[in-house]
Amino acid sequence: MAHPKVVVIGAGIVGTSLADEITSRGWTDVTVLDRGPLFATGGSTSHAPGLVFQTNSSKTMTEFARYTTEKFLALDHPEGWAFNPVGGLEVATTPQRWRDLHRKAGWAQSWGIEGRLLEPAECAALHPLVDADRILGGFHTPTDGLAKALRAAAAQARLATARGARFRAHQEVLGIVQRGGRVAGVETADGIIEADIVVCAAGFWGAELAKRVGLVVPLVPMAHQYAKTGRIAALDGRNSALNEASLPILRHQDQDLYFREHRDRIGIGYYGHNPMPVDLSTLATASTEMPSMLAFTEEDFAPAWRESMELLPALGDSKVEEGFNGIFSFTPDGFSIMGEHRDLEGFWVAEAVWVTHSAGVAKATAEWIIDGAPQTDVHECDLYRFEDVARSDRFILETSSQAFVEVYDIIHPHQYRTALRGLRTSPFYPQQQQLGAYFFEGGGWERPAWYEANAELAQRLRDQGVPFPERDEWSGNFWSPISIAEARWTRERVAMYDMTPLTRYEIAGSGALELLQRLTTNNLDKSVGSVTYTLMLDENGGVRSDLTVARLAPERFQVGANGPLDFDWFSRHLPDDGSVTLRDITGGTCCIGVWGPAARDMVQPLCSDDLSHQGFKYFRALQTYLGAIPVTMMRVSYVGELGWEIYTTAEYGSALWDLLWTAGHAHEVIAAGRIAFNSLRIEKGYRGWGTDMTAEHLPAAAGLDFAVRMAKDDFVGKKALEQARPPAKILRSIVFDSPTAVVLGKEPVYVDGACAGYVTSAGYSATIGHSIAYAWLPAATVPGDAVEVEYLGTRYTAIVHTEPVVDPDMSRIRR
Ligand code: FAD
Ligand code: THG
Repeated sequence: MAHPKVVVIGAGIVGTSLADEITSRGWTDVTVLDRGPLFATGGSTSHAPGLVFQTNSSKTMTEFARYTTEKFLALDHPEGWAFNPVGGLEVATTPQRWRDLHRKAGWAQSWGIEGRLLEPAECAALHPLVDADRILGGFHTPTDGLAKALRAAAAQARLATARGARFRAHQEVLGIVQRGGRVAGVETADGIIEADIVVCAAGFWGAELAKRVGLVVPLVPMAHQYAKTGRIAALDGRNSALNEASLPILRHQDQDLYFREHRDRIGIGYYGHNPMPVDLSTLATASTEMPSMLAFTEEDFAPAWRESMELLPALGDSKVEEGFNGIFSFTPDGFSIMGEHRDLEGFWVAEAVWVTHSAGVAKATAEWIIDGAPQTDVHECDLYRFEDVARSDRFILETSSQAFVEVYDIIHPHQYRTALRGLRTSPFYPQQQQLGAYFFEGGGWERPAWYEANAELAQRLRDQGVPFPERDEWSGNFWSPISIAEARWTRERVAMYDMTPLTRYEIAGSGALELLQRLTTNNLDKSVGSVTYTLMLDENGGVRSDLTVARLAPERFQVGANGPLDFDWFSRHLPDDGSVTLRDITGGTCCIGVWGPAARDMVQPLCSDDLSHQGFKYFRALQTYLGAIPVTMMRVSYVGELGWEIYTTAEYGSALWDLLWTAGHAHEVIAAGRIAFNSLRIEKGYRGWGTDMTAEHLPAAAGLDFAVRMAKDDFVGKKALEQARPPAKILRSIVFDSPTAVVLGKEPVYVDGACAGYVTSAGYSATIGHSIAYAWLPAATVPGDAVEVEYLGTRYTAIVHTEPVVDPDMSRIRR
């Protein structure tokens, strides 16, 4: 059988790597087109200094980087190395950075990158140009190094060519040819080149190109300064023309700087200047020029040079000899952009990719195209991860500019952007503000993290002897002890949670049930009024999402989902015959979770329907009225308490809040925020998709087998589950021994002294008075096992706990 014809747009590091990855999987009819010459095309790759620091807060990006280094190390090029593993050194000149390097060392452990924290003298021994007196310490990773991007591109292209791929220079793609909702080829000045699959790997030009097929690729071409010094006496004779460099690549993030050797010169990269977004229409178009290289703006570099001499005094006898402002892509969240156009089958993008991650992104994209799903979890990079609000030019520009400014900043996991806030608010926003809500941002939504109004309650509980352990400075950021009071009060009395930002869809029509049955693992063919917890899997059996599905009418379902990627997945699987409609009803509706032992006493008087345990059973839905307000109630609780999610349309939202608030007065109801919510769901054993489990995990490994009905007719992922081997790692609940231990997520976990896994999410359990967390651990670990978790260099002991930690017999919920 003939394989599909593939056209790749762009012969930069991404396009060449893609050609190699695709052809190595047997699809050999690949044509790579570039507007420039090969392989110094004039794109970003042409002059990338090629520093590869692998360790990143994202496991996915770190894995992409590791794959890239391993692949490049094995490439052959007549002129020499494509990867030189000189190692990576990041130094700290402030206590905050030194602390952050401990956090980074933790990520390296968690994701399996070798690395060690070093004293200043050890740093200077590794990199003698560094002034040891200027630094507090460093983090060294021996497998980091330099990529020779153009050699890596050429070498991968050669491998692909040997399998049949074609590379064509000076072939600008002028348009994309479509036929019946499918891509059919690309248009160049020489005519049309037919294709079944087109992958846009056009670097910072990609957004413009994708726009022509109605696709928003949220990236901003941004200039970034790179300069080279003259000869440095201290490097004299150190490197040959062949090896070019032998000292570790160096990062001085406190001053937005990075360094590498160019034989006896030092190259300096700088992110400290103001963001310089680039208007593509101003760039050189002649193919003899380097469109991605702009003139060096010396004045912007002045602070960089000063700070470079501070850290590396040996630079003092030299000067900046050459420099340029080079262009590459920035995105709103710093992640790459991968995936297939939803409305133009066969049109793929692999955009905003650093050299560092290039081969990893190419591998995952090739798997995705050929096998239907990548082996690596790519949800952080998915083209469709953005909410509608994040697709506007304004949003893309502002957030990508902030991403540039923050590229080397220390970012707290709960630090949210300050620009463009307040875009999405629930109808209860004024009430929340009045209660002193501190807002986190998520998907454009303002979400209360805690309410200052509960400070009094916290004091009351403190006076009663409830412990409120102190937090260290780092974990105490974007946090309040009030959250402990809110969590505790939810278990003791009753609380109202704003669940509006929880994405929800209406799936309706004669084909709705069949679609849901095919896309999810649990049986949904139940009575009207049923609510079902179910999973969506990909072709590999990996968990794409977990959902609640309420059957509100025979042919109408309300789906509680995890975000835009679920909408995307449903959209792609809608039948062509119009028998199913899919509607995002999130913004048009709102939801209050009323949970706690007093929930029924509080809500029943507002309702003429029977809300008793028998009258309105667990995991059932009811369309009724509270007072005069039409509501849909679901007896579901992510926090694991008696109560309901109460939905209404947006216009009733404010009145619903006030009604419940007034009714709750006698029951001492409080409003409670995300931090309490999160800790309660961890106690109760409920997973958070995207953090605790992703498409990388099979249901069994994630402890979600109970939601899979293998006896059901075929569903996406079923075949893979049938063939699955027992998992090597499983998601476990751990409880810390010390009542004051705190972790935030992604920390390495040690079993018998060796790193054996990592924390996913964590919270302080107000119920048991200890921090608790989920962690991926070897399948052999069992409840009762002792583990250690390293947080910023401190090891805390913890015990693997049976699940759930709170209310294992469900007596709190089912009553
Ligand atoms: P490109 O290399 O730009 O390739 C895209 C190709 O598409 C180009 O060749 C272009 O000619 C072609 N093209 C565009 N439009 C069309 C069209 N319509 N038809 C045909 N062809 C088209 N990354 C690191 O990992 N480490 C670093 O140390 C590093 N330092 C950097 C320093 C500087 C100064 C700069 C500018 C970037 C740096 N980067 C670094 C980033 C890195 O260079 C880029 O992210 C990476 O090279 C992008 O690769 P690409 O293949 O996506 O894009
Ligand atoms: N509410 C609604 N939809 C949602 C969530 C929600 N969709 C996305 C996400 N949250 C899904 N996560 C969960 C996780 C656990 C439960 C509900 C949603 C839950 N599980 C019970 C259990 O595991 O014991 C019940 C399982 C069962 O009976 O099958 O309640 O918060 N609307």
